Amino acid sequence: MTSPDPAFTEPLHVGRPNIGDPEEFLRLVQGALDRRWLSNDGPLVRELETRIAERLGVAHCVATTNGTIALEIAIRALGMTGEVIVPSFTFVATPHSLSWQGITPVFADIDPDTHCLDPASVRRLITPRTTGIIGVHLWGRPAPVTELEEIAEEHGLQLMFDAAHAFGVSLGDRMVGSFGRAEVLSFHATKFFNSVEGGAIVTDDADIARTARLMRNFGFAGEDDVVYEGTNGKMTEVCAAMGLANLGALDEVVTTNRRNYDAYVRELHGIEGVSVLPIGEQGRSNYQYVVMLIDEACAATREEVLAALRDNNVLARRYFWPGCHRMEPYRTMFPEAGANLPETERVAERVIVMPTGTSVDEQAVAAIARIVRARVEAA
Ligand code: T4K
Repeated sequence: MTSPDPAFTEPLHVGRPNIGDPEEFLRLVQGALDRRWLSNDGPLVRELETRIAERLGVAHCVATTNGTIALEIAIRALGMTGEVIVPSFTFVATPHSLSWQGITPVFADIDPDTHCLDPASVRRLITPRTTGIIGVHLWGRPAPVTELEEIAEEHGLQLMFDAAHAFGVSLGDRMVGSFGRAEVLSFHATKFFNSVEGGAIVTDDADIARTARLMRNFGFAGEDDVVYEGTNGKMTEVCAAMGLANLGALDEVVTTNRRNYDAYVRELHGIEGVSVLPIGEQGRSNYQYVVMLIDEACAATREEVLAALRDNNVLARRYFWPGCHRMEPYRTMFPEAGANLPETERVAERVIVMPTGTSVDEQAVAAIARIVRARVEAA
């Protein structure tokens, strides 16, 4: 099905950065240059932390170099060791942030309706070595917070959340950010809100925030007083400038994402076996991921639809195929893990994540949907 004339002359990427106010960014960077203060807890980082904490209604925000190092620091600050239960259906940074520090990730299955952890699967995997659970708010849909809190309480486990997809999302009236003992955000360029590279640990727990702050800066409590085994997880002033410049435009980005999401739902409607994962009724969404599902009733396979999109310069992605348990080192460590993960394996075969954000408009969505429809009808 190679098309000689792609529908789009320029590639349409998933994860194209949203750039809020380039002039404000340059102004803030000029200020940092004038001050000659470029990193190490600078004024722009502090301002970004304050504004994020306010926005999420959470007591503490510790900005970091990226979301992965924020996960690593939070995991250490919570004292997780031994085994920690995580979903396999997530970006590989989630389990890597455990195994990178000698902790065994144990993969639990997901609820096929939400793509987030299935609490029953979590319960089955608890052993005497289990010290914690990391829920992932996948695609910005909140993980089953209440059930996971109950399990953690019952078994004396630490609970935190990978909220890399869930900045600006709420569960009822409560913003994601204050669930569990800590939550971790990613502000990577591909996220709907970005600081180029960046992330944060957010928490209401003052001790965790203090420890995370120390760990982020090599463990320095004073000029020459090291009180922890720390790392370098500091955010730079240039990244904080990007974050601040993007924060002002965030509501517009959500509006655009929502418009695109609605357009995908509308334009893909009626194609047999093709649907868009519903946003859910849980509260506010950031509409950052449009997840198209190709199920068994579809005449074309997921790979055929993906190939047709790519032939037309639509660089959609099959996140998070094939599941972390099928990536190294986990597939060698746990060759039988798939047997416990039937829903993960099924969902991973069905998903295509579609381009959205401020570089995509409704006309583009309509053209993308025509490609999908034509490929399915040709099958
Ligand atoms: N937990 C979860 C659940 C996550 O999803 C992530 C990150 C993390 C933790 C870790 O947070 P960070 O440490 O990254 O802050 C991308 C992102 O790099 C990654 O941040 C993100 N999740 C993941 C879902 O997507 P890749 O391997 O897909 O990146 P790549 O290079 O293939 O780029 C993705 C798309 O974005 C491509 O279509 C190209 C486009 N792109 C990318 C960049 C950087 C642009 O158009 N412009 C750009 O500047 O991981």
